[in-house]
Amino acid sequence: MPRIDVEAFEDEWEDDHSFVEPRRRSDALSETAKQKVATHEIARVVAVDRGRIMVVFDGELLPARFAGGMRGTKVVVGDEVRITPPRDDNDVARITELLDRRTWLTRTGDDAQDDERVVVANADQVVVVLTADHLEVGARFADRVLVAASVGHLDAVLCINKLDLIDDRGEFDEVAARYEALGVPVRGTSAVTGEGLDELRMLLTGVWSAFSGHSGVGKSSLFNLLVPDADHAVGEIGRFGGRHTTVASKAVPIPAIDAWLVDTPGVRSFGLGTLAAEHLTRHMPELDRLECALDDCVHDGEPGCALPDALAAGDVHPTRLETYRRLLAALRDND
Ligand SMILES: Nc1nc2c(ncn2[C@@H]2O[C@H](COP(=O)(O)OP(=O)(O)OP(=O)(O)O)[C@@H](O)[C@H]2O)c(=O)[nH]1
Ligand SMILES: [Mg+2]
Ligand SMILES: [Zn+2]
Repeated sequence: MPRIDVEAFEDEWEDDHSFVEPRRRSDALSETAKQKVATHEIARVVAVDRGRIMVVFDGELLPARFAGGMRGTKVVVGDEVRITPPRDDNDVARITELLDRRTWLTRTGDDAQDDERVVVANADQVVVVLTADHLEVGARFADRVLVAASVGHLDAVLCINKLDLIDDRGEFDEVAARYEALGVPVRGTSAVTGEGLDELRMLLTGVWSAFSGHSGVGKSSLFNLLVPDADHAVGEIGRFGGRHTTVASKAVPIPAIDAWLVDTPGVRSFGLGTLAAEHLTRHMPELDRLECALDDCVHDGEPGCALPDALAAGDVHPTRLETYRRLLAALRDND
């Protein structure tokens, strides 16, 4: 991971929209960086906001635009691109190539749509944020993101925030056990009391992570606590309050733990409309490992299906099964 000039980075982000004025930055490249740019080395997209692109290159933050032949290309936070240097002080870096994505987190508006958009590229893991006071709603959301993460080759962790709002931790423990059993680490946090932040931070160490969650679950609040001086706007309207405070994704480094964290706008739903129904089971590990009589069993009453026994043994959780059945029905409708 390249070293980051954090001070320059933080200065740049001080005003959220400073990157609309690229002139100031074009002379900011060091001599070594200029040489590297000249050889088309790889930069990484760290913000895209209404068509404006910021990349980090050799530890420096630069505004960038597509080179002539690249019009129509779309990049998202995390994308790796080759760039050419600004031609003069009034110019910005030009993106000449978008490299293949190693991982991708994609979603559609809902399960019936195929308006696929990439939430983040090349992240190592997604941190699904839900809240302790609406655990079942959050768990259903998480189930969908876990499927998308599996499709896009990302790891996933669950962060159950707003622990300060609950007295009884019984339900929290139950949900945590449900996902830990699937190999998904779960951490409980409170952005108000600071509980659990160190434990969450440990999961972020050394990798690129992206938050995903409903609006108002506290992604930006956690982001601000994890990223020194990030100062992201935090919404004052509560859950599903109609206002999405964070409007664009942004990646910021956390040098102390050699990590990058991507804050994303909250979403109302996480659609999986481009997933083929018959591929769903392979993205739900507890169903994927069932040994049924039929190779292409979808665990829907087929003879020799191992699901009933797995359910009785507690190897498949009823809520996860419900998610699966709903998703299967929705995705079949698309065929
Ligand atoms: N009680 C409590 N409130 C919290 C906690 N974390 C965040 N909040 C509050 O929840 C509200 C929404 O927080 P945000 O951080 O803006 O939520 P977000 O997930 O970034 O929302 P979007 O940007 O809309 O996706 C704010 O009023 C926060 O102060 C927490 O741990 N406990
Ligand atoms: Mg936010
Ligand atoms: Zn089966």
